Amino acid sequence: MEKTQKTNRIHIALLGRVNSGKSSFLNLISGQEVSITSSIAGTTTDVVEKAQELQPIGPIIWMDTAGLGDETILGKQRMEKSLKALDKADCAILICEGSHIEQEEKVIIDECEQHKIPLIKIYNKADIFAPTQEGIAVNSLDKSSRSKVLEALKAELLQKLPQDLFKAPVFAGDLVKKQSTIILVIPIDEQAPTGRLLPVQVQAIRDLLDNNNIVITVKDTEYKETLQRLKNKPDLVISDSSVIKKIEQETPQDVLLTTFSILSARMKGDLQKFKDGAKYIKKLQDQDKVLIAETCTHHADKNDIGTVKIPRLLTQVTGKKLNISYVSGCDFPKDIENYKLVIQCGGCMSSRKEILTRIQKCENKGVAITNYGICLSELNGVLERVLEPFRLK
Ligand SMILES: Nc1nc2c(ncn2[C@@H]2O[C@H](COP(=O)(O)OP(=O)(O)OP(=O)(O)O)[C@@H](O)[C@H]2O)c(=O)[nH]1
Ligand code: SF4
Ligand SMILES: [Mg+2]
Repeated sequence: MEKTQKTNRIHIALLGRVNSGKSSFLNLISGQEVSITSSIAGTTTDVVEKAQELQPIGPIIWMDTAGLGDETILGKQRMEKSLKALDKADCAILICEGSHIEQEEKVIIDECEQHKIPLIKIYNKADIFAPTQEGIAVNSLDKSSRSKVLEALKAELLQKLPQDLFKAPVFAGDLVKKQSTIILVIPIDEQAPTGRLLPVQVQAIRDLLDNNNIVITVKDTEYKETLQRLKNKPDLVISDSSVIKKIEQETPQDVLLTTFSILSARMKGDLQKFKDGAKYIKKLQDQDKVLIAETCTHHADKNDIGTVKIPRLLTQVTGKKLNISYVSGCDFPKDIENYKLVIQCGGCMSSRKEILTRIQKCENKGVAITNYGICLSELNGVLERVLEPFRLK
């Protein structure tokens, strides 16, 4: 079950008014006491995540949330956090008390529509309230009903979840034929974690091996020598973005070249939209607001990509006095229209949905959005080259 990275799982948010039985429902379908339940309104105060393998759908992350309609001082903040779960969610389940659809339920239905997320209605407490026509009627306290409820839920999920979620994610294996030779360039510098590779690098190796390729992993310092030792040219080179300028100069023109960041931008976002967004870099003017958005909070060192490298290169290449600001974690400004360009991090700790939601928010407000890897390649003048392996407009 732990084989799939958490961020590649299908995220399903459980939402509803306080006390409607969200946590009881999660406990029923997971077959475990994952969330605390009680008759006191506002028992769940934060998002609780639970992983489950749900065949034939696949690996799921259930997100139990705090209920809407909590009258306490923190109630409004909790409601905002619960609705924010929709940024990550591929699907939402509305847990209603019987068939009551009132103000709280309408807010959730409305938010799901705005997020373009499919919604499944569960009419809970069916032992107290009369069953309804539409949706699934459940008594979450009846543990013997688990498999019946799961069957009904899976049928709805299969019907409502976007079909592309069921496709196995391809990282790089589709770019070359089987048994091709691929060189991975991984600098081991002060940014590299001690004694291990980054998840994205491990993912690339595994995906290429799955496709019967010959994978050679080298540091940037040994790359040129490796090319000389090979009898035939490699079919593909995947480099770390931080050394792409040097690697691009050392790679023969007829060899396909890309970066780990570009491959993860494809997995985690929309390569075409990020490419279009990168075109805006050349249009930036003095005082334009640029947002650097990271989806996790990590300790930044003196060569940090988001806070140091990108701003420095951006200022050098554009020659403009830009107004650059940062956000990290789940924060994404509500007033995104005030920015001219958003530069999103690789999102290795985020789900694809989370990044797609950010792209959508920018698109709705006409704001250009790109990502770290694509921005760095553009700033280093190699973007066209590293996007060659993908057939983009
Ligand atoms: N009779 C009946 N009681 C239920 C059912 N589902 C939940 N309850 C009860 O309703 C109360 C609230 O359940 P929770 O699962 O904590 O509800 P919640 O929506 O997670 O509540 P908050 O976290 O406070 O928003 C508890 O006393 C449960 O035992 C059900 O299907 N039938
Ligand atoms: S790419 Fe984004 S999510 Fe991954 S470590 Fe960097 S800041 Fe965090
Ligand atoms: Mg709860």
